[in-house]
Amino acid sequence: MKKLDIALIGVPLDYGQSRRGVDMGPSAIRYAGAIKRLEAIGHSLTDEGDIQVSAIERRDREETNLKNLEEVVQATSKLANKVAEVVEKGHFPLVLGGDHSIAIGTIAGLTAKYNNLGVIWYDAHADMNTADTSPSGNIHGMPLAVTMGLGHEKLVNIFKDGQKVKPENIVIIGARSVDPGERELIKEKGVKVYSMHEIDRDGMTAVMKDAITYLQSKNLDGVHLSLDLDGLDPLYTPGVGTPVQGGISYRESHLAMEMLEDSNMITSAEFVEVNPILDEKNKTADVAVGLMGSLFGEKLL
Ligand code: EXY
Ligand code: MN
Ligand code: MN
Ligand code: MN
Repeated sequence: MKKLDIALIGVPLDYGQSRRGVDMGPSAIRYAGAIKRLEAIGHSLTDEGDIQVSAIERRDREETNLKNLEEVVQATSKLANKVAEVVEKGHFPLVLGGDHSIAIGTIAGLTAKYNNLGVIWYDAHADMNTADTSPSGNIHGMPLAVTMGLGHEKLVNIFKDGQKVKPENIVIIGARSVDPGERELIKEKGVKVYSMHEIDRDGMTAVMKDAITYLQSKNLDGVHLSLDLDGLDPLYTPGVGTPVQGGISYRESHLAMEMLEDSNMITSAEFVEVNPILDEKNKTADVAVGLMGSLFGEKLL
């Protein structure tokens, strides 16, 4: 991997779900040594600090089943501007969550600059619910739908019109907890999904080769990796808000990152859902930083 100018952006947001603590994800990942790890590989790091997340005000709120909608809109709009600014400067945006609703801001910022963006969604979940299909009203279960222009207009409007992610430019890797409404949307939109079934049956090497070849056929000008630490099995990443048994292993995840690094296709990344309160020491943040090492060119030999 060529040496990059990486810009670290923290997003201490936990309003997209109901378990406190994931707002401390950015500090946990910094504390796990993200900057030193990537500098040791030869990249240059600029820490852009954290996006200001406003406190929840008990004001009259539009009647929706989307929890903390206003606060999520505010934080993700600020993030979108910051990401677009970083890309403008020719830096590589590395965004630290915070719950997965932050991806609405990250990807809105990216599509302001990239005309045909690909997205790799590494996750136990599809995160493709809308207000009508969500079982929880948690916006961290909706970001991938929003990036395709589906969902509450206040969320969808964070994307400049027309700059949506095309469904055929998305691959989901690691899915094993997908709601009925999401299943319908996946079929209807033709989103490519490599569930744990495909990973078990074919192996991570074949899945990643297929996913990379699939995206390379789409004439993309950038590919974003949105890595939810709950994509790994909770044995390796217990510090997440919605753990699901039977996930991707530690080594399969490093192999996936090493193959993405080899492909030279990744132009931005975010690591989300690290919740230090639910963690065993700082294990989940440590795994996140290790995966960053493999994604950015750390070699075993
Ligand atoms: N599908 C469930 C919901 O929409 O509430 C659970 C979503 C979990 C989302 C985490 C971030 O990946
Ligand atoms: Mn520079
Ligand atoms: Mn997620
Ligand atoms: Mn998830």
